[in-house]
Amino acid sequence: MKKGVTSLGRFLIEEQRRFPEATGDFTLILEQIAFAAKIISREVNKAGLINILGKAYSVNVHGEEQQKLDVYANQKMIEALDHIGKVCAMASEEEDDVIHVPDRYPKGKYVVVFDPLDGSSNIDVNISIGTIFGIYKRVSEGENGCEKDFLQKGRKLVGAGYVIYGSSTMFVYSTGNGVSGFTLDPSVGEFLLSHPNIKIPEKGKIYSINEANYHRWDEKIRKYVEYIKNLEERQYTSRYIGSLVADFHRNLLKGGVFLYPGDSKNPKGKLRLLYEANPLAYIVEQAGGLATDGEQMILDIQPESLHQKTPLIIGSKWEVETYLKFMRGEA
Ligand code: AHM
Ligand code: MG
Repeated sequence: MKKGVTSLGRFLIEEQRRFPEATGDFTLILEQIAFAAKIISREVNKAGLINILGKAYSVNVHGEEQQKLDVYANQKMIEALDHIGKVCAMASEEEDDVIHVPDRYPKGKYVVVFDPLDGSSNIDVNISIGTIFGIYKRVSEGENGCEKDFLQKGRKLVGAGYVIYGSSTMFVYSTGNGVSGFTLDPSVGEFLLSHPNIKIPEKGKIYSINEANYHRWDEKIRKYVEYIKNLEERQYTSRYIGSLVADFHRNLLKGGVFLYPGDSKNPKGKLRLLYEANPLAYIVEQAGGLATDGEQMILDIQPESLHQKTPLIIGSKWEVETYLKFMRGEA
């Protein structure tokens, strides 16, 4: 019998049933993130109207003036997760320190990291932006969670994903059993399964890098990019939005490589290990791709601080392996 549409809620319940020992804690966390994503999506979609409709439009239902969208998204993520009793602490690109669950709420065994609105410089020009998240089990003693819980290698992630606010809003996640993508149907307010079992092509045709930094790159990086451009067997095309989730999502579906390497100005690049690199590295590996900083796999990096940056080379297996060969001087 042909199955009808599968909502994210149904998909999560069916996934949970496959693990008899599952408590549903995890499912609830993902549902809450999807809930926050819908609210953020609604605000993102009306961002352009605020200028023409004026202040009245920028006052929310409580009569408060609208905040910047990234601050708003940060708050919505925290509010979606702080009261459910499944999370003990959070860490966000928008906050300097660990965010603790208020004392009035019960604490759970998970911690969540997120970049609530990545690529936010693109909001004003109506370009796709995203939310990135990762979930770990608490490893510290006690129930409140602390920095130690966030300084776990990406390999320890128990789930990760992202939301892209693009021509449609999509929710893409993995809990270690492949990658699934859902598209928001705004008419019913539900994410519906649209991209089951996403696999990144083993080789692609797209490379994505901010080439304005060319003169700051190491010679090896320049050589790699020149090599990719001049490959005879396959003609590459360059695509760079400057919005990580959007650049990553396109390359995940079509195949290719995204690079934000270190350079002479920013030796560790620009992207954050905890909030950006690790969750996307987890997704790409689940989809059959790879992610490296040029020396080791992103997921094997031992984090030392909450906001540390890392070079990020992520995408199809062939392109990332070839990059590593260039870095090792083997190509
Ligand atoms: P943000 O976290 O301040 O939004 O910055 C991160 C963004 C990424 O989405 C994107 O990949 C990168 O910055 C683009 O940087 P650049 O403009 O240097 O190419
Ligand atoms: Mg960011």
